[in-house]
Amino acid sequence: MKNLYIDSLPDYFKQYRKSIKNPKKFWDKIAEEGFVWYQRWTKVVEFDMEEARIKWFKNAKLNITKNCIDRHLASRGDKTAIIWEPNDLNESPQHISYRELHERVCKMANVLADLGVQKGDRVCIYLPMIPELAVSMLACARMGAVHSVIFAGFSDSAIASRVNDCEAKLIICSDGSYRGNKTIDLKGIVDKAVEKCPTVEKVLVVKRTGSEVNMTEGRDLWLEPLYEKASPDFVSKIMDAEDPLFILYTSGSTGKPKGMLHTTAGYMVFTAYTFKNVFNYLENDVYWCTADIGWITGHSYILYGPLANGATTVMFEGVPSYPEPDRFWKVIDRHKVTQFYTAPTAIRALAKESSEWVEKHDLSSLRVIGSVGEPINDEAWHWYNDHVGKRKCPIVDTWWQTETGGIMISPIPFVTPTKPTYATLPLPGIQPVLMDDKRNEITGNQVDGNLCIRFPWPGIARTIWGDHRRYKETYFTAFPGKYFTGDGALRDETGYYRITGRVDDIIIVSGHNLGTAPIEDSINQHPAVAESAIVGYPHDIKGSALYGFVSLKESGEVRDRDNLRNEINLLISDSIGPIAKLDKIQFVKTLPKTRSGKIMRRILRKIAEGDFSNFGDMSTLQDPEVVEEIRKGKL
Ligand code: 6R9
Repeated sequence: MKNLYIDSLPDYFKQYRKSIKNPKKFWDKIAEEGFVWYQRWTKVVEFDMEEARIKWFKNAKLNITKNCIDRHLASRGDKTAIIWEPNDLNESPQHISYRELHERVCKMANVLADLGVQKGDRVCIYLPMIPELAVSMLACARMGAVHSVIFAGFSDSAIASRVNDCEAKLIICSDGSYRGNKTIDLKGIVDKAVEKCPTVEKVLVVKRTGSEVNMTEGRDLWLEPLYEKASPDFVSKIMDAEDPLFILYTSGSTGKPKGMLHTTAGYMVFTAYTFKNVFNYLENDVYWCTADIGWITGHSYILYGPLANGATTVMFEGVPSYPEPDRFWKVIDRHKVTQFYTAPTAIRALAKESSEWVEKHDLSSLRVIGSVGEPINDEAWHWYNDHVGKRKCPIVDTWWQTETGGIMISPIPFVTPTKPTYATLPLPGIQPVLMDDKRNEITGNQVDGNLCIRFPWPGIARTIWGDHRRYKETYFTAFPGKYFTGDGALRDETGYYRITGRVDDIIIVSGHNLGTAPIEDSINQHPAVAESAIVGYPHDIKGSALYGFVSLKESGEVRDRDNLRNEINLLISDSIGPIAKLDKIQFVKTLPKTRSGKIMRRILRKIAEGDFSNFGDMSTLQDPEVVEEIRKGKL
């Protein structure tokens, strides 16, 4: 199998070198060839890294939905754009063609326009993974409104803080949502949120569960009757390259969430280019990213990237364990999925189950499998490779962030030899650099440091909504002239990158820098261990000592916990050295995670330190009860 766009490792290096030597020429060509524009740009890029001001494709005019929908109508009108897989196996999937998507988006845009939404207005979308979520986002983009999707699992106060920050005048939600065997009362949550949101004029409600909801006269409207009578034509607005496309909130290490602002042309070019190359996309593929559209991964790689390429993208409403732990494998078989993109946390959860769940399904349609969201540990990588990819599908371990808009470091399938736990090499146009704490660039290989990016790329977020100063301070001040990712990375002897985790996850024990990820990796190799998280806590002699929170596999009968503690420390000792041994190991049922599956180390750190006074913002936590349980079990 070849990759059509970059066809060999020497070709990658050739393209890479060219892209770095002349990034303007590189992106100019990509933008020129792959898209439709109302008006060409007068300048490819203009930037000031000190002031954090970045513009791509200056003065170009376009509409992203013309690129994602209209231009495919002539050649692929009947091709499926979206396959919607409902939560319940008994409900039929929907196959939405490009033509039908066009009609749905136009109708929705007309509904929004009738409600008074205008170009530049912010619209918050609080919907489950149903087609109307994709349709609403595209409708906003078509009319020039700025969408801000709020993951439909956030609490009313989390919604209110986001809605108020971007001063949205409309919220689109549904009556309820299905997740596994649960039905969630979304409208009730929105009602509570809106009490705290003075800018909201209207709430547009999509019917999904048919559950009883309260409709406030003059404020709340059902979508259905408005949609039925809306016209199926809507001329897309002519947008400037730098007009805002969407705001997406991401949590900061301190303070309120940051509303990352992405603009139109650069984001479109970057997500389309990276999608095609990283997933080796071919015309008849069926691509599936299991993320929720409420996160950046869903924005870029369920919606915009795939649709800009005229691809068929799967949208899944449910959860991996419902009705049984083989749902993912069933869906791959059912729709003959060719590319599968998921997160390490899901892989680890499914690896905990008997492998018969995977083996009983035909996964032979798969060609490329991907990982995103956190470092993938060695054990999970191998399980994914052996059981899902059957050692035939390259794993693309894609490193990127909400702020980067799209994938930055990743293998190119069939081109870059993969290496477990390594995101490998930067994509063309991306210039990673490692910096030491004294702000010097670390050159050469077999080194590690703070991961920064030297030159802007089209997908970079342009600002934090309403707070450019915070944007500049968070990303452009620590290492002047460069974008600071907040992650640490190492570069191995061949120049491959491995993301070692957030820089604040580094723990210094007796003067030695220890990354939490490699320690967790070695713990996770123990057959009884499901997952682990390491944090530091103050220690008289060592400065910091290591505290491990470890969850065990259900199947793993553990008779002697002290014995298990010793075995874990032996493993660490073997793979890293005695310095990395844990002083304390607490066995827990599950680890506290954010709704996107990231372990909340901040909270574990507090527990390890014995400081239960203030856990800070817990609004992104999946299950707050887990925290209480761990606190009670503290050693
Ligand atoms: C896309 C997304 C960004 C942070 C990022 C890093 C971690 C993401 C990773 C990874 C190691 C990977 N991260 N992908 N770490 N390997 N392949 O997840 O965006 O939610 O903003 O998170 O996630 O720490 O800085 P976001």
